[in-house]
Amino acid sequence: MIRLCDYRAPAWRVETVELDFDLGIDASELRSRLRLRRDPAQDAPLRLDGENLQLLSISLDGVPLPATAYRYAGNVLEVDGAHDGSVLETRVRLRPAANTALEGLYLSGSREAGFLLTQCEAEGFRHITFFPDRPDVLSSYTVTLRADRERFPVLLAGGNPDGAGELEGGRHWARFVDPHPKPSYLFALVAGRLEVLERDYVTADGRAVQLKIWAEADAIDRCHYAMDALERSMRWDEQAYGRNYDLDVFHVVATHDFNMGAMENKGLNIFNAKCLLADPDSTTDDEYRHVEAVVAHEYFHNWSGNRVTCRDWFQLSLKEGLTVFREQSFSADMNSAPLKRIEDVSLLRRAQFPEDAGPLAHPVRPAQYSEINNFYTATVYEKGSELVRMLAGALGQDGFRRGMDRYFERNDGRAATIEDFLAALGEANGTDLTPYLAWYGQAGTPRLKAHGQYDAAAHTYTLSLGQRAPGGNGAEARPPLPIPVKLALFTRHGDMLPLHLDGQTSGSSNEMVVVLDQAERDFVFTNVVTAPVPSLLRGFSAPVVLECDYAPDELALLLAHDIDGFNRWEAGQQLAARAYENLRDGNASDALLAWCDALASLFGNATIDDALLADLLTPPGEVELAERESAIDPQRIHQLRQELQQRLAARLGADALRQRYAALAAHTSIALDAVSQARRRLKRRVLELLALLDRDGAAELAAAQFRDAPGMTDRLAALSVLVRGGAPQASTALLEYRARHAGDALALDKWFAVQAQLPGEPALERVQLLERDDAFTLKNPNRVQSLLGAFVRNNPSGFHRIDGAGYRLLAERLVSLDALNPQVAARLATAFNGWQRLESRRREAARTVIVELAAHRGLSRNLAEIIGSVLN
Ligand code: B3K
Ligand code: ZN
Repeated sequence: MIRLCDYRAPAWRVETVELDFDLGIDASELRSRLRLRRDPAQDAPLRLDGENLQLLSISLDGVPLPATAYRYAGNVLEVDGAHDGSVLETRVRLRPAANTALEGLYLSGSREAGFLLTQCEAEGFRHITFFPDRPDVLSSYTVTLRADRERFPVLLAGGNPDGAGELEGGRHWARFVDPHPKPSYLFALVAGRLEVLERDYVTADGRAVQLKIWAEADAIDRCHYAMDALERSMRWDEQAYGRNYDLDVFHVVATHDFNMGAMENKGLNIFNAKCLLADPDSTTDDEYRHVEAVVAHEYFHNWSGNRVTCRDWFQLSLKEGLTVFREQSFSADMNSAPLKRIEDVSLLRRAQFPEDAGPLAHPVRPAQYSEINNFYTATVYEKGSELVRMLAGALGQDGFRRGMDRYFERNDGRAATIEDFLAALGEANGTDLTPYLAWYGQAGTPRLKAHGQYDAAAHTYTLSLGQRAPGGNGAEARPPLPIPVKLALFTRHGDMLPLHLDGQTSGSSNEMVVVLDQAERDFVFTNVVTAPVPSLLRGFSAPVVLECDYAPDELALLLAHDIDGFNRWEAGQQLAARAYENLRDGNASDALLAWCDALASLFGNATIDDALLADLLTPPGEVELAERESAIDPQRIHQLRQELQQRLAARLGADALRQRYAALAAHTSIALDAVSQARRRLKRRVLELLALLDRDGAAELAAAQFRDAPGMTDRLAALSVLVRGGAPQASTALLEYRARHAGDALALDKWFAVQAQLPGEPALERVQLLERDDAFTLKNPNRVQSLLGAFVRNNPSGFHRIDGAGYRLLAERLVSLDALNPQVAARLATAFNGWQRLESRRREAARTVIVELAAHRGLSRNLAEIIGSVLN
C-alpha cells in the first residue's frame, strides 16, 4: 500500500534526460543518459524504478560499473557511488511486439503494418528505462529516434523538432528537444507508417504552431472533425483562461490499441481512435460530441496537468477534476449548456454515485492505493470536476478567472497539490476556501435534506436544510461540508418570486445561492406573498442526493415551468422515480399520472427544444433506479422500467407518436448543427416509445430507417430498436451492418455493443456466440469493452442472471484478460461493485464467484486490488 501520509520529496532528481532509441518491432534498444541532482538534505542511495527491463550495460560518470556496484531486483535499480551532478548511463532492450499490457513501448496493429508507440501515465516510463518514475521529478528531455526508413518513415517524440537525417543501411533519425521540463509520465514517442493532416495555427500571443494529426492511411480522412475541434479548443483556452500553446508543433496520433480514451503527453497527444476519428457514416452524434470533448480535454491538460502537474498521484484530481471541469465548460459553450449539464449529471449518477456507495468508494483525493491505475475513476474525474464547479460558483466568473490566473502563474513548472490550488483561488479573491478541502478527503455522496414551511400570516417561507454524511466508517465524526444550494421560489402559477433572505440587506433577485456549512440551518425568506414551490440545487449546484418531500403536483409544476433547464429535467426525473415506485409498490398512482400528464402536455408544446424533450421523455436508467433499492433485482427493475415507459407511451398515444416520428423523419440530413442533432435524438426516443405500444409497426419504421439512414446516428438507433425489440427484421439488419462496416473497427464495436445490450436472459448466449466471431479478440481493449464491457456494465438485466451465469462468464474472462492486460481486466472487474446489495440469490451467486476469483493464483496487482476491495 502506498500512503499519502508517507509522501517525501525525492532524494534524487534528474535535471536532463537524453534518450537514444534504436527502434524495432521485436526488439528496441534504448540508451539513456541522466544528469542527477541530489537533495543535500537527504542521505538516501540512488534508487531508480525499472520494470521488466533487460539491462545491457550501465556506467556512472563515464565509467562502466562492475556488478558489485549496482543491484537490480524487485523493480528497483540501486546504484552505488553517485553524487550530485553525476551522469548515469544505461542501455536496455525492450520487446514491443510482446507487450500486450499496452503500457510502456508497444506495437499497435499488425507486425507488418502496425506502428510503435508509448503509454507512460501513470507508471509506464519505468517499463521503458530506469528512472525516478514519479510526477514530482521534472526534467528536460532530448530524444533521438533511429529506425529503418521504409518500415518507420514517421518518427515522433514530444517537444520541438531538432534535426533529422539519413543513416547508413536505409535507416534514418530524428531528434526532439522539449524546452519545458516535465515528469516522465508525459514522455511519448510514435514510429511507423502514418499519414498526416496539417493546419497552421497562430496563438493569441503570436506563436506560429503546426497542428499535425496522424493516423493510418485508411483513417486520415476521418480526422478533419478532430482538427476543427482542436482549433476551437485552443481558441477557447486563450479566451476563457488566457492560456496559449507553448511549442512550435502539436502532434496528435490515433491508435486502435489503447487502454483508455487518450493521453496528454507533452506535444504528442495519443488518442484511442474512438475518441478522435469521426465521419457521418460511422460516427453517431453523441460520439461526435465525445470526440470534441476529449480533444479539448487533452489539449487543456497542456496547462492543467503539464505546465502545472501533480506532486504525487494522490493529487490526480488536481489535473483530472480540473480538466474535466474545463472540458465540460467548453462543451457547454460549444453546444447546449443545459443539455450538457444533464448529460454530465446523468453520468455522475450512473457511474460515480454507485462507485461512491459501494466497497470501491474512495475520496476524490484517496489516502492510499496499491495500484494507481485503479484510481482513474469516476470519483477522481467526475466528482473532482463537481468540486471545482462548486469552487468556481463560490468565486463567481471573474473571481474564478482571477484565481485560476494566480494558480497557473504561481505553480507554472511545478508539481502541485490540492492545497496549492485552493490557496491560489482563495488568495486571489481574499477568501478562505479551506473548508472545501473536506470535500476532497471523504468518500460517499452526502444527503441534503430540505423542508419548507410557509407562514401565510407573516409572509415568510422557512427553508430548513440539513446535511447527513454518507454511512460507513467514521461517518459520524465527519465535519459538515460547505454545500452551495442554488435556489428559486415559484408561485403555483409557475412564476418566480423575488427573494429576500431575512437579515440580508442587499437587493433581491429571483435566484440565489445559500451555503449550508453546518449540520442544519434554517433560511428564512420574507415578503413571500404566496405558498411557494422551491426549485433547489439548481444546475446541480452540489454533488449530493437531495431529499425533499415534494408532492407530485409540485414536481409537475417545476417540470412544466422551471426555466433552469437542468432543474426542469431533474423535476421530471424525480417524478419518474416516484412513478416507478407507484408501479413497484402497486399503491397509489398519483406520481405516475402526474408524470404522464406533464409530459403529454410538453409533447404537444411546439416551443420546447427537441433534444431536451427527448431527455425529458427518458426516465432514470436501470442503474440509477437500482440505487434507490436495498435488495436489487435487476431483471425486475428492467421490467418495471419498461412498464413505466409503456404507460407514458400509452398516455402520449400511438397516433401522436407516429405523427411525431413522421414529422421528424421528414428531415433527412447528416448535418451536425444543434437542430438536426436534436431531431435525430427525439426521433429515436419517439421510435423507442412507439415500439412499446406497436411492436410490429415500430419495427417496420425501424427497418425502413435502417435501410435509408443517411448516417450512423439514424442507422444505429434503428438497429438498436430492432435488436432490443426482438424484431424479425433484426437478424437481416445485423448481417447488413456487419457486411457494410466490415473494415471499420469502430463501427464493428457498435455492432457488438448493440447485441451485448439485448435485455434479459438471452443476452448471455448472444455474448458467448459473439465471442466466437472472427472479429472478437481479448487483445483489443475497445473490442473487450464493446462486447464484455457493454454486457456487464450497460446491461444489468442480462448480466445479473439469477443462475449466476453472467458472473461466471465475467470471472472466466477476467482471468484470461488479466494475463494479457491487467489494466483492462481491473476496469472490467469493477462491474462486480455493488453485489452486496443484490437480492439474496444473486448475492450468493456473485459472492461464490468473487471469492473463487480472489483465491486465484497469480492475479495482477491491478485485478487483485479491485477484487479484494469488492469483497470487503
Ligand atoms: N491522463 C490520461 C489518463 C491516463 C490513465 C492511466 N491509467 C488521460 C486523461 O485523463 O486525459
Ligand atoms: Zn485527463
